[in-house]
Amino acid sequence: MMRAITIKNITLHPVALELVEKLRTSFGEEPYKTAVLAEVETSEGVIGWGESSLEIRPGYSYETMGSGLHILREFLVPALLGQTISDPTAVPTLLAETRGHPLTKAGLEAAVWDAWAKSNGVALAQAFAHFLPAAHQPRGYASVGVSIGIKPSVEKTLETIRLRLSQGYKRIKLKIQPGWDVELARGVRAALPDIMLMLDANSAYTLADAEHLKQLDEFNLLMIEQPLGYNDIYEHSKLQPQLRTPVCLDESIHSADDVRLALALGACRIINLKPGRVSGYTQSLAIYKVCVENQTPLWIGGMLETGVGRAANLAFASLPGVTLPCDISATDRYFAPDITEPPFVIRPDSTIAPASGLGIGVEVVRARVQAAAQQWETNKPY
Ligand code: OSB
Ligand code: MG
Repeated sequence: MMRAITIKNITLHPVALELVEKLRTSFGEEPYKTAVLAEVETSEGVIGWGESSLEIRPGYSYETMGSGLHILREFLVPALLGQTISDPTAVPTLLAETRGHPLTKAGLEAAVWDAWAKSNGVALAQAFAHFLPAAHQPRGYASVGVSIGIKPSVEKTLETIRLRLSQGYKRIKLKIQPGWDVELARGVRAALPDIMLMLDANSAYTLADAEHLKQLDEFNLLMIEQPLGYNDIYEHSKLQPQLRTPVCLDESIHSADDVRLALALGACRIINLKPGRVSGYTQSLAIYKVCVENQTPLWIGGMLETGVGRAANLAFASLPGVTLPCDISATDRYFAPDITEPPFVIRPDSTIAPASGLGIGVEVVRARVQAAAQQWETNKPY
């Protein structure tokens, strides 16, 4: 029997952190890693942290730091304050009067997950498993890879790939866009014929590019992520049958219903689950179950999260239904230093151990949150 919590206070921390290596995608490059951290305090004084992984520009998602702060302050925080919550899966209903804004909602829900897990004396992975069949106990590790941005040349890309391989990452993901795709894959495959390689287009192509994309079939790719429209499922269902390479949907998937539709139409063979993109871990659990039922390969995507979001995503990624390497790299790939301690480290078998403490299991270093909040205040473009 798990205990309910009552939400006494919520503090929002908009933050900006310098990235060790920026990530150029088909929709551009963000100058900082930005996020709104939600700090929830229960009536018993337990603190929970969650991350709304919002970007400055509406490039990956329509949500931004600006829209997120507005929606949190005016609608979502007032909807949760004072509420007694039996368990975190009750949060989506409490936030349902606000439509959309999944990345924004997810941070608040994550803070409730952390506070609830801590109040009940369990690690976050255990809290997630509480809502799954008994066979789905966490494994104690997450299998991971690394996402590499668009570079000025194949040589520069190979340099970065070799560095990441030497650090232990066994699955390499490269960002592509029209004009930076077939020759990139050819060059990388010529130098590194056996690595586990995949590409992510972030919606840069249309169905008219099908013939062009077919050329990628010769490079033995693990998958191609989100080649077509960012909300499209139908046209992906016309593309996938033309490719041997599995299509993986990222941007188009917002709910378990979207996964069911995509699988029914044959739009993809693999699902990228970003807990933020689907409005939080409650909806993530629903998607997890659909993938298990359909034996669909599933992995956890990333948004260059700070340690707060990374810790929670690692906990989820340690569940056994997450069957492919995740976009969750070690702390030193992103920040020096992060706002949490201790750092997450990559192990030689391309795994990361989730933190073992209660809830998210990492300590949030307040002085670093304050410095990152200052960085946001100084550099915010609006
Ligand atoms: O498409 O997967 C993506 C980061 C920001 C926005 C979109 C994407 C990404 C990544 C980063 O690929 C993966 C990571 O967090 O390491
Ligand atoms: Mg992606």
